Amino acid sequence: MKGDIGVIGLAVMGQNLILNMNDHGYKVVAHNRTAEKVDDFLQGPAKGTNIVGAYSLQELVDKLESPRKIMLMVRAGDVVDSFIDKLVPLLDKGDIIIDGGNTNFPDTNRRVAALKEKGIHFIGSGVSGGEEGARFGPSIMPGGSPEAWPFVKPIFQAISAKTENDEPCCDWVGNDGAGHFVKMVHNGIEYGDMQLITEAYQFMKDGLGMTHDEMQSVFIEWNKTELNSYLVEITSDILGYKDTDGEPLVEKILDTAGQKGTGKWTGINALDMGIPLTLITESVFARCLSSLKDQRVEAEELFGKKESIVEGDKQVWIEALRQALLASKIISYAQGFMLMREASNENGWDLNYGNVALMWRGGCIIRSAFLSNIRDAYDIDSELSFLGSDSYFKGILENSMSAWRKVAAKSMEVGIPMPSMTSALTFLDGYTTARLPANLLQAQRDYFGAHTYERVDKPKGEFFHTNWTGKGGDVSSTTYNS
Ligand code: NBP
Repeated sequence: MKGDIGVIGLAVMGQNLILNMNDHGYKVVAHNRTAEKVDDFLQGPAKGTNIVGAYSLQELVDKLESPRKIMLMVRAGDVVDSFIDKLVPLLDKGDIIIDGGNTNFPDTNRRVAALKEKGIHFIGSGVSGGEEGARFGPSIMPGGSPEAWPFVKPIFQAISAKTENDEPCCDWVGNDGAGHFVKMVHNGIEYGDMQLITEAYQFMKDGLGMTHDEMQSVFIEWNKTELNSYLVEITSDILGYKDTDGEPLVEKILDTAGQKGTGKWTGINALDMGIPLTLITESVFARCLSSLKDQRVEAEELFGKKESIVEGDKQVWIEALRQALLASKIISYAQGFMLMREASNENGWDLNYGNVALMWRGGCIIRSAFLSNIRDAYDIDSELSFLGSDSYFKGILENSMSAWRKVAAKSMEVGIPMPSMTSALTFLDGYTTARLPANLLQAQRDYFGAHTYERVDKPKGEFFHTNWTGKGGDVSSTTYNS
């Protein structure tokens, strides 16, 4: 009997996905560049299963049922192109290559188009959930050649995480690089969620002077509220974790954050598309700032250490902080969905936002109860332009506003950096202001560069230039936005 699917790449994700597929009754053929890893796998974790090995790409191709489905779980970038180039001459028309790595979506756009010309279908799929997700149920976000989906769907939906209603956290996202785009936004939101939690931690630790056990209890309590999520849950575990000397391990970890690029790509795409994705982008910058450790140490010496003590009833502040965190999180998701909406319109992907929320409901790092509410919001209005306008989320934003402002103002007053919580509030203030000061900005642009402006008392699309100084001419610059 031939294999149902081939997987190339036997590192942590590949091995665990293969074992997951095997658990669900699929016969998997496993291949890896370094052949010894095939043996190690077959004699180790795959021993006693139906998984078979292939020591060359030809052997892999020969061992698969038609149309062949070959999934790459390798380092993103050139390695994916190199495997595609080697596979194509061995494949038949209608065969399917799937890239399950963390690929930047323009690469997937390019690969779908190039392989289409050769009659090969290509799927670019986001896979989230890390090692445990891959083994027992990840969130899977596939996009690319729609003709390929019916062949891959049963396998992916079987191995994916399931919601509490047993719905698979995997569905077709859209054409081209739509799957990898949605995975990129997922990772951007993950950056935002993590940053928001760290800001709450710093406020509690430095501002309220709380112990790690006290903070752990707070996160345990928060996890019973609308903030219920995987990241809040692991934060409570981390805060309670003691090193061998009995002290909290978290305080022994160097405060410089790493990043592998997906948050940065999300911010770059937002700038390219003109979407004010402020919270996620601030979260990326917060990681950049954290990595300037030596400079920060010098600067603290130069400016003096801040005494960031927050006076007042601790319990009242903790509840205010919870509300500020929840409201900020709503803004982060609202901005992320704005970005996806713009990308969907620009690329003709016809994204189903409710399905995206459902795919993130389980298996992935940002999984949370909150995503069910997002799904409900898009069920009510599939074209919702701002998540905060949905009645459920609007109610939370309004109820949290006073506490959120207090936390933001206090953080500024005592010098606790909370870039994501404060930028979220500033975004909402801007988004809910019908008249912003961009009129003055337009006047400045016209003053120095004759860039023209539109008038409130004239139809939109009619452009004016004023000779502000009496010394300029009447010639204006061409009006366009880039
Ligand atoms: P890695 O990202 O560490 O990739 C390891 C695989 O890439 C091995 O099979 C390795 O083969 C192969 N590879 C490399 Br590296 N360079 C190669 C080359 N020049 N030619 C051929 N093969 C090469 O594995 P991973 O952490 O399992 O992740 C796989 C993909 O899934 C990545 O795109 C990753 O970004 C993505 N992802 C990872 C996670 C996670 O939590 N780790 C989560 C979600 C998505 P070798 O054994 O011969 O060196």
